[in-house]
Amino acid sequence: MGKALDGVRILDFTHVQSGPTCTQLLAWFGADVIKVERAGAGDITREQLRDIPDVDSLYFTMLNHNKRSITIDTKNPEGKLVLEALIQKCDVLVENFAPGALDRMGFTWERIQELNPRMIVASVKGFGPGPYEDCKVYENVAQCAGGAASTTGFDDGPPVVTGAQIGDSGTGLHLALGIVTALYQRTQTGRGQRVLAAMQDGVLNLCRVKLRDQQRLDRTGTMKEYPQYPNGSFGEAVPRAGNASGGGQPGWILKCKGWETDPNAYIYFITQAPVWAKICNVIGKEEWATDPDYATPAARLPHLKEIFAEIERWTMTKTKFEAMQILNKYDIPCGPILSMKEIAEEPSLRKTGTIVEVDHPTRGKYLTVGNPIKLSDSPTDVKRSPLLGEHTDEVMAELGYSPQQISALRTAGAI
Ligand code: CAO
Repeated sequence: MGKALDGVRILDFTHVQSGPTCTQLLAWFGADVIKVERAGAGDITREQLRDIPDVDSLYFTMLNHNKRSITIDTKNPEGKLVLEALIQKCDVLVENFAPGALDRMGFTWERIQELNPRMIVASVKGFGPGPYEDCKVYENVAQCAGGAASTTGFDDGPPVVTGAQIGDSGTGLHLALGIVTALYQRTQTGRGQRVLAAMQDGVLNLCRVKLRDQQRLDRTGTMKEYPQYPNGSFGEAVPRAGNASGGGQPGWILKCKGWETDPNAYIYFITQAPVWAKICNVIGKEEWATDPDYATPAARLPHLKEIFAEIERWTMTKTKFEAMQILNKYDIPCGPILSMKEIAEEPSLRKTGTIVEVDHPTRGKYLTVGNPIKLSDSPTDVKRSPLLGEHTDEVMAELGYSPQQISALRTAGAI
């Protein structure tokens, strides 16, 4: 079976996490992704957080599946010529260097256009145009500048960053969508274009509900589903909401059996209005279903702490999986707090290809997260990440270089 992006060639000039997540997705959809790295060093993540000496780290291998690796010194004049040949052959150049790095290398948008007017140039940057456009940015900086950190955590504590890599992997996803959209537009215009995904913008896009809440707060001075209501106080800005549900259905994280020793013996419990009577039955508080102080969502809001404390008395008598089973029978929305260990061992995730075991020549077997986007006509086959420069000769030959030219360029330090 063919793949959705068969025939699309990506010049992958990305490093660290944000850019590589984007090009990995495109590779999973069938694009030929040629990763350009510096000889001898490569993507810095090859050596970061290593768990086995001299072996590509999991950080690198888990972000660079299904790609080919070619080494080029793009500051060497002869190396530049190889990069030019690649620009002429590829459809998309993806990069996430610090602002200005590509220009300093001599590959401005204008120069790339001269070489290949059909080329799409896609960039991740920390910030869009404005006061911070020249700044280097990593994940947590984006989480802070995009509004996530100020709205995450508990009211009596400092801002908190989340483990979900919304700045890096989240922006990589945004960029991938921009690229396939630009490829689609090119089928009509014949022209390439620039695609920019700024990490601040990507995080803010994912924090859209908090900008909604800012405006609600400005207008009414309160938000009844926040834990600050009714006894706490609101300031000028959207406060940290702890584990309160972001939507209109109140929720909280509750202890389950074993919480004293297992840090993940918890369940997320949503007191969805349509199943309120069932919730009352399950926890043995049948009278709350008709009591005017508890019977309607509006009446319950001032009592949420007390309600969750009562539900928790029930969840603490069950493991999170027992609670899930019982609550699901009654269509009560809830979810266990799963540890990474539990996720890694979950058979259903292996079956769907969401967790994949990959074999690597120097590392051996390891687990990775497969393609989270499943296409029925373009199934994903996860292949191990390339060794540094593993495909240099192969790609150079495709560009028309002879074995003698390749070895001369290698001796000159250009590749
Ligand atoms: N041959 C020769 N030189 C190369 C090369 C190659 N194959 N590949 C990269 N280089 C050079 C670049 O040209 C640049 O040189 P100059 O500084 O002289 O112009 C240099 O390597 C380093 O690039 P960089 O500044 O991007 O790298 P850094 O490690 O200093 O910064 C990062 C890393 C991520 C902070 C920065 O790239 C950045 O802000 N990127 C945009 C935002 C982003 O994607 N952040 C998320 C990263 S994932 O957490």
